[in-house]
Formats: sequence, C-alpha cells, structure tokens
Amino acid sequence: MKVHGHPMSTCTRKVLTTLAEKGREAQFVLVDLSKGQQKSPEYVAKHPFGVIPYLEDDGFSMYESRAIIRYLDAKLPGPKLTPSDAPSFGRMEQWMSIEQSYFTSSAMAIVMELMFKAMRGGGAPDMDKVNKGRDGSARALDVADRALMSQAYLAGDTFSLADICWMPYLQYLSATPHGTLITERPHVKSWWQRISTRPSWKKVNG
Ligand SMILES: N[C@@H](CCC(=O)N[C@@H](CS)C(=O)NCC(=O)O)C(=O)O
Repeated sequence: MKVHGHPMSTCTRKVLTTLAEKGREAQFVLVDLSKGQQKSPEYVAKHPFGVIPYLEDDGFSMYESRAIIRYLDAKLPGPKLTPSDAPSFGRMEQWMSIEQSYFTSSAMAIVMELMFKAMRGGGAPDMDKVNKGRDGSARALDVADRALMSQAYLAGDTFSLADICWMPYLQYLSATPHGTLITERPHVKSWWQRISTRPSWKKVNG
C-alpha cells in the first residue's frame, strides 16, 4: 500500500491517522507541494484534480481523503472506526459532513492568514478573512460543544472516522491565537484533549 501525500497536509494526516489506528504501515511517497509536484503531468495522470493525498493498494487506486479513510476502515483488519448501529453510523456521517461543509473552510481561513501566509512571506493577514473564519468556526464548535456535552466522541461512545476528520484542522487552529475557540468550549476542550493524546495522532502529528 502506498500513500502519496505530504506530512503537513491535513488531508494526508486523516489517511495516516486512520492507518495508525488500524495498526497498518503504508509506504509514504512524498509529493513536494513547495515544488508544485501535485500539478505535474505524471501526478495529474493519477489524481486529475492535482491535490493530495492519493492511495495505491495492490492494483487499486483512489483519491479524496474522506473516501480513502472509509475504504481503509472497510478493508483493513483492526479496530472498527465506523459504528455498526444505524443511529451512530448516521451521527458519524453527519459530523463528517459538518466538518467538510461548515468547519474546515472557516478554521483554515484563520490558519491560512495567520500561519501559512507569514511562513510564505505573503504579507499582512487579511483580518476580514480571519474574522469571518472565526465566526464560522465558532458556530460549528458551538454545535459540537452541545453534542459533546452528553457523549465522549462525535458519533457517540466510540472514536470514529468523524473524530479523525476534525483532528488535523483542530490541530492547526490550536496553534494560532484563535486556539481559544477550542479551549473556551469545555466539552470541545476535553474531547480535543482526549483525541489528540491518542497514540495514532501523536505518531502522525509528531
Ligand atoms: N477534497 C480533497 C482535498 C485535497 C486537498 O485540497 N489537498 C491539499 C493539501 S491538504 C492540496 O493538495 N493542496 C495543494 C494544492 O491545492 O495544489 C481531499 O479530501 O482529498
């Protein structure tokens, strides 16, 4: 099995965390984003949208991080990261959709402006984007905080793919001054402490 990606990429990290949870190693093929390798004709022949990650597994290949982690959980032995009862399964899917639809673009707007722009020498942050990102993140985290008041994980009592999907974005957000969006919400805060201390996340984030 080969994962084509970059260790700092949020989407690659979802795949690596899922593999670590399943106790599986894959060969890592670095796609150097700083050199634009994801746009090379050879790479685009594998991933027509020219982004990472991309998975190869014994003659089968696919892309899209959330689809890849569902595939890995269905295929690999090890702890199940998808609940088997229908309500918890529905909740898992709901929280994966909330992450993708409402949380990630807002959280990453903050991260882009306050972290990546400075790292790339891209000038002063656009505070309008930061403030909009803050509002969107706060709204999604308020909803998560209410849900996590009565359950340990997003899908219910057990850790699932939904938690994995939120982790890379929470990690970057926590490294900005707006990490308080996490720590000022008590149930989100304790959930984040619970999931970010898992060995799988420590391995991927380290
Ligand atoms: N929906 C895609 C998004 C992939 C994506 O945007 N990957 C980023 C890294 S996390 C990337 O390749 N960025 C480089 C680029 O846009 O050229 C997925 O979940 O796999």
